[in-house]
Amino acid sequence: MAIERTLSIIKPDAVAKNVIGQIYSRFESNGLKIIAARMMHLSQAEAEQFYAVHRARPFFNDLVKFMISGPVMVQVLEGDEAIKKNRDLMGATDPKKAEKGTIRADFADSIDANAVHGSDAPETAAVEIACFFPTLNIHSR
Ligand code: RTP
Ligand code: MG
Repeated sequence: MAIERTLSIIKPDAVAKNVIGQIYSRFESNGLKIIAARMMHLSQAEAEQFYAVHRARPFFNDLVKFMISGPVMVQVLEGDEAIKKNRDLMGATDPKKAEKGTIRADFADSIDANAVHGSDAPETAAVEIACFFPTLNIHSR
C-alpha cells in the first residue's frame, strides 16, 4: 500500500457534456481524494508542452487542437496506488475498447475525444503535477 499522487485532466469533451461532478464522484467513491484543482483553457504552447512526449506521433497535432478546443478541469488525486487506480477507473485509451463502467466507456466518444487524462507512472505524475500546481497550493489534509 503506497499513498501516491497523480495528475488528472477532465478533457474538453467531458467538460462540455457537463459531467465533471459525475467523474469527481467516481474518484471519491473509489478512495481518490481531490487535493488540488483548477479549471483552465490551455494555450497551444501549454498543450504542446504537456503532451511533448507524443510530439513525433501522427496524432500529435489533432491531440493538441482537441485539448485547446475548450476548458479543461485539472486536478491532483491522492490515494492508495492513485496512479494505477485512476488509470483503471479511466479505462482503455480507445473508449470502444474500454471496459464497461469505466469513465471512458461511459462518457467518451472516440480515441481523440476520450474524456480524461491520467498520469501513467510516478515520474510522469511528478512532472505533470509540477507543471500545473506549485506545491503550496496543494491541501491534502
Ligand atoms: P492520456 O495520456 O490522455 O491519459 O491517454 P493515454 O495515456 O490513455 O494514451 P496516450 O498513449 O498517452 O495518448 C495520449 C492521447 O493521444 C490520443 N491518441 N490518439 N489516434 C491514435 O492512435 C491515438 N493514440 C493516442 C488519445 O486521445 C490519448 O488520450
Ligand atoms: Mg498518456
